[in-house]
Amino acid sequence: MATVVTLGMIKPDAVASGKAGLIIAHLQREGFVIRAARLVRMTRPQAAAFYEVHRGRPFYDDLVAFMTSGPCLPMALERADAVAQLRTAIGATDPAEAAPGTIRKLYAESKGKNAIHASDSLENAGREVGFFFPEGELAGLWG
Ligand code: 3AN
Repeated sequence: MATVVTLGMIKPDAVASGKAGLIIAHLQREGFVIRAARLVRMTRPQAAAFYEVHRGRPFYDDLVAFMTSGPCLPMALERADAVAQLRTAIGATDPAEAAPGTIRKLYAESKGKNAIHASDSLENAGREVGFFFPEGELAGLWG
């Protein structure tokens, strides 16, 4: 499997409750290498643009409000088969349904406040890494 970069983003609930360090340690244990990271409080227009694909869904307004409620910690994460591997590592959207040992099972509160975001396709990974790290090409993020 090719080594690629995907976006993982620790959400405001987990940053606020001091779980960012535990989540980063979990990701590193699973072989992800942090190629870029920043702590950022998104504006409403930024969060609305980031979650544009969900516009019109019933949870969209709550999602944008939550994601702007405090700082997030987006990270460009590299490893073999990174997109699928990160989705497996975070677990199902609803922590009640997440597999044992996954980040959401361990650290998420609810379907909304679910600790971490991960890109769901290679195409979205490129878009989402570029969203937070537009300098990526200069830093050699794309290999
Ligand atoms: P995932 O984050 O697992 O890819 P998506 O892409 O379906 O899940 O949803 C994006 C985000 O929207 C989720 N992380 C979650 O915070 C929120 N969300 C999704 N479905 C619901 C729901 N039914 N109720 C509340 N929030 C939701």
